[in-house]
Amino acid sequence: MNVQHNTRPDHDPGFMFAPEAETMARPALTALQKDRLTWSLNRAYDNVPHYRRAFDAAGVKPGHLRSLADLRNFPFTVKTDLRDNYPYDIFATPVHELARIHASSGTTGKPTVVGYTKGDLDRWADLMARSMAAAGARPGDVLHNAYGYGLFTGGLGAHAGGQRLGCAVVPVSGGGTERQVTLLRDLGASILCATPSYALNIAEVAEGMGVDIAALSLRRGIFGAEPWSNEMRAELDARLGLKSVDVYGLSEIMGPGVACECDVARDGLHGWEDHFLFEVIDPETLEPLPMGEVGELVITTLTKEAMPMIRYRTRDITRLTDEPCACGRTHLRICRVTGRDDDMMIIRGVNVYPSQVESVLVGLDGLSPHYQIRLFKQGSMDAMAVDVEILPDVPDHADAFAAHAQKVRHHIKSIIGVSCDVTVKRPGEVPRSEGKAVRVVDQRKP
Ligand code: DLL
Repeated sequence: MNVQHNTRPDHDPGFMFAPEAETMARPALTALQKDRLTWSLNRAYDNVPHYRRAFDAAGVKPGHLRSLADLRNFPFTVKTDLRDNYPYDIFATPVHELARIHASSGTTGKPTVVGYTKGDLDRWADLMARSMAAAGARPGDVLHNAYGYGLFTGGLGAHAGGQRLGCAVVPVSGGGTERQVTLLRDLGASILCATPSYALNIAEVAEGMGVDIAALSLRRGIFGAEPWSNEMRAELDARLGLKSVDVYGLSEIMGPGVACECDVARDGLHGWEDHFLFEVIDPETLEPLPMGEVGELVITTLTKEAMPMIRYRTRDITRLTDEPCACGRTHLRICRVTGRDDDMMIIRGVNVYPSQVESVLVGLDGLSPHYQIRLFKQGSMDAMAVDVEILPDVPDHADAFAAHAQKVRHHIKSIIGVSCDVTVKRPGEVPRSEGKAVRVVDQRKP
């Protein structure tokens, strides 16, 4: 087959999709945020009964906002506010003015429904294009989009962003992994969009098919939608032969593209401050924390028409930094999201996030990067078990398995500080992901 692959070298390293906005000086950015915040608060108060009630109960009105700091007087919005106003009552736009509706799958009870006007979709495409350009995608790239299409915002969000940037988007969606490998090889994609766990699955399937995926034309991986560690990044970079970049977002705020790393620093995700206001709060006291302190990320939308979100509590744990970035973008950075506060496990008094376990496991000799955590009861206490998987070249021998289990137990105890059970599985026995990986299986309930 005579396919001309896209083997263009990294070009125009300083390229930005929206340079004026991305490099705005702080005073101009603050003034813009203040104007847009006033607009957003008014839109919420005038059009959404939930916000009118909540603002009135807190004794605040949009007109009270004198500076950005006054936002702290406004009430938070939480996920149950969306559920309680199911499906449309949290919208500031009549249904006939909506252009798109997405929803979370909702494992229990009602799904979370989110809506967009035509203008919202347009701004989303712009912000995702901006994110992808920061990640190193360029007009003319072939972009293989393995985020799931459908009610999940990943597929269509990355699709619109890629098109807006000027890429040729291959809308593969998740699943059918052998076919994904064939397409990556034959179509010569330079950009891979997927969850990090699915990207790992693709790498593994390629190896099984005898395809040297690292030798293909992939340059960048734009990975997100779930927590992942720097250890996993190193693994993905090596196995896929690309530079992987972290992208963040959530449906309630927009979808993917709320924040994205630049490929210059790969050290924190630029949060697009001309469209969102970022705060970090102490999840116990609900007080805003100073720049740099770890807490719960709270986001306010500044330009959303259909569904303005005022001080939305994401439950995501991170910290912000306003240190200047080598790429020249002035927007603050959200450090890697280590997990959600509802993912935090308390094992014998120690707080543990699945991503910490991942950091310990990935890269250990003889083990594959696939793992799963099981939570169970030991008396009245929560206990943790970790399933890890041996590499195919390790002898299938009880002594070898026991030695690996002992090594993992020791590392987890010495680095994270908790004791846990470890089960070593054979190659392929830990479930593979086609989207967001299930990292924790809760076996605490009978
Ligand atoms: O996951 C949107 C998205 C799609 C982001 C594709 C990036 C790429 P939801 O399904 O609403 O939206 O889930 C949002 O996923 O609150 C975080 O807990 C988690 N999450 C998203 N991105 C990251 C990331 C999409 N880069 C929830 N790192 C968020 C860690 C992430 N967690």
